[in-house]
Amino acid sequence: MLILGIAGGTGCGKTTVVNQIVDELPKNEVGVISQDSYYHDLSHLTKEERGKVNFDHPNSIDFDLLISHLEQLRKGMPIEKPIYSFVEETRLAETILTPPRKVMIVEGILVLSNAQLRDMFDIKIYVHADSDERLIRRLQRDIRERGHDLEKVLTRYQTAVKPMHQQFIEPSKEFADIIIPNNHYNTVAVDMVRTIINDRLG
Ligand code: UZR
Ligand code: MG
Repeated sequence: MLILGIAGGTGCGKTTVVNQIVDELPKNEVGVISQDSYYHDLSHLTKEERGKVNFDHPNSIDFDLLISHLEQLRKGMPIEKPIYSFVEETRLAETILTPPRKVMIVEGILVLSNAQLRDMFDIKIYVHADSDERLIRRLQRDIRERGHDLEKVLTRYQTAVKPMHQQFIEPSKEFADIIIPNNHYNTVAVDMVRTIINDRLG
């Protein structure tokens, strides 16, 4: 099994890069695990209390579960992947049965910030985009898809997203093997990653 870790700030284009990599590989050989699925279960809190949680701090992520799931997949066993609702801001009761694949991609803002998780990656990638580009994309997505309003997105950005980015995400760039610039459509870097994957898969 080949495990790729893909990090980068909110709105940097991680999902796009993941899709570009996945699209070129046979469907049954690649699986994607998103850090977002592993937010701690907050169903014991009220919706108002959940609104106060800092979802950009590493402590909001159940890294222990994510790491044990990766270990399970590496042993060839399927996992019960949690499902997180961004609208409800909590984990749902259902899970998704996720089988091991030859290539597993782990993506999320903080996946290179955790040493134990980072050590499990064969290839470490950081997607870079300027912070103004990221804020624009974040605004568009949260308003369109996550049911937030402008005020809420901007307040969160200033109080949690930006400071946590500076404290935990940006510094994790130094652990990357490859940094993909994503201020514009980028095919060369993704082609390189695909070549490395195909090479390692033999
Ligand atoms: P990406 N996030 C939410 O917006 N709502 C939640 O319920 C849980 C997380 C955000 C999180 C982080 N921070 O910035 C972002 N907040 O999802 C990470 N607030 O996801 O990498 O796709 O931007
Ligand atoms: Mg994402």
